[in-house]
Amino acid sequence: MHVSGFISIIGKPNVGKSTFLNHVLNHKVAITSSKPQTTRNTIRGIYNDDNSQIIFIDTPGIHQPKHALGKYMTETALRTLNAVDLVIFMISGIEPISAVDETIIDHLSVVKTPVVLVVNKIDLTKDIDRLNDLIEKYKARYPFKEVLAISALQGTYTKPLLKDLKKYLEEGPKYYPSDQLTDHPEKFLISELIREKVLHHTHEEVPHSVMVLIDHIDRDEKNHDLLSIHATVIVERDSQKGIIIGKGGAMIKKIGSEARKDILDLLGEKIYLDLHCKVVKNWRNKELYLKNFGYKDSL
Ligand SMILES: Nc1nc2c(ncn2[C@@H]2O[C@H](COP(=O)(O)OP(=O)(O)OP(=O)(O)O)[C@@H](O)[C@H]2O)c(=O)[nH]1
Ligand SMILES: [Mg+2]
Repeated sequence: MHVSGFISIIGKPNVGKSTFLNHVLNHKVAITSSKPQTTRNTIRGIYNDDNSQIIFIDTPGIHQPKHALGKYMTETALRTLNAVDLVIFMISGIEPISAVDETIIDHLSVVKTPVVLVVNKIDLTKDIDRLNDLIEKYKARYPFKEVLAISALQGTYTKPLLKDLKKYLEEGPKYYPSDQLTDHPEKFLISELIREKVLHHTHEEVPHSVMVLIDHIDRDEKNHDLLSIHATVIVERDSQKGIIIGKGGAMIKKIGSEARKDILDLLGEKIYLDLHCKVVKNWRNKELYLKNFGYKDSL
C-alpha cells in the first residue's frame, strides 16, 4: 500500500523546524540560522520512499508580530493547521513553556487535525527528569496523539519518528514527481541562500530587516558555462546598508562568496554572483512591497 499526505511543522521561532525538514529530505530546501524568524514563507519539502510520499510544510516561527511582515508570517503558519493531515508541534527541549507556546496550543485546540508533539534539541540536555517535567506540562494542556523526542541536528530518533508519522496518513497517490524536492523555484532558493549568509553575519535588527531580490539570471555572453546571477540585498535604513557593505566592501564580498558556494552546490554549475545593496525604508510595513517580495497569502 502507498500512503501519502501533508504534515505541517509549526512552533516558535528557532526550535529547529527547518533543520528537521532538511535532515529528513537530506537536502537543504530551507535556510536555517541561530536568529529567530529565519523562515518567512511556507516551504514544502517532499519526502519519498518505496511506500510513501509525505509533503512536509515548514512554516515561519509563530511569534508576537511587530510588523506587517511578522503578521503575515504568523498567520501563514496558523493557516496550515486546517489544511493538513497531521500537525507536528515542535518545541525545544531546553526551553520552558512560554506564552507563545500557550497561544499555539489555543489554536491547536480549535482545529480537528491530529497533533504530535516533537521535542527537539535533546542533544543539548542530559537532564531527563527536567525533560519529562516539560513534556508533562505540555501534555496537561493538550491531548497530543504522541510525544517524540529528537535531535534534528544530529539526526537522533528521526528515523523512528518518520516511521511513526506514516501511521497518520491514508492510502493515496504521489502528489509530486519523485524527483521534486520542494515547491519553490530555484530563484527562491538562490535568494534564500543569500539571505542566510546575511543572517549568519549580522545582528540585532539587521537580519530581520533584510530581503533579497534576484534581479536577473543570465548566461555569460562570452563564457556560456558561466551563469550570471544579479541580486539586490534590500534593507530598511542607510545605517544597515553600511553594515551590509562593510569596510571597503568587505562584508558584501564575504556574503557573496559564501552564498556563491552554496548556490554552486544547488545548481551544480559555475556561477558569477553580482550583489548590490539598496534601502527601501520601512518595507516590512508596506503591503505593496510584501506582496512584491512574495510574502503574501499562500499555503
Ligand atoms: N543543538 C541543536 N541545535 C539545533 C537542533 N535543531 C536545530 N538546531 C539549531 O537551532 C537553530 C535554529 O534552527 P532552525 O531550523 O533555523 O529553526 P526554525 O524553527 O526553523 O526557526 P524559524 O525559521 O526562525 O522559525 C539553528 O542554529 C540550528 O542549527 C538540534 O537538534 N540540536
Ligand atoms: Mg525555519
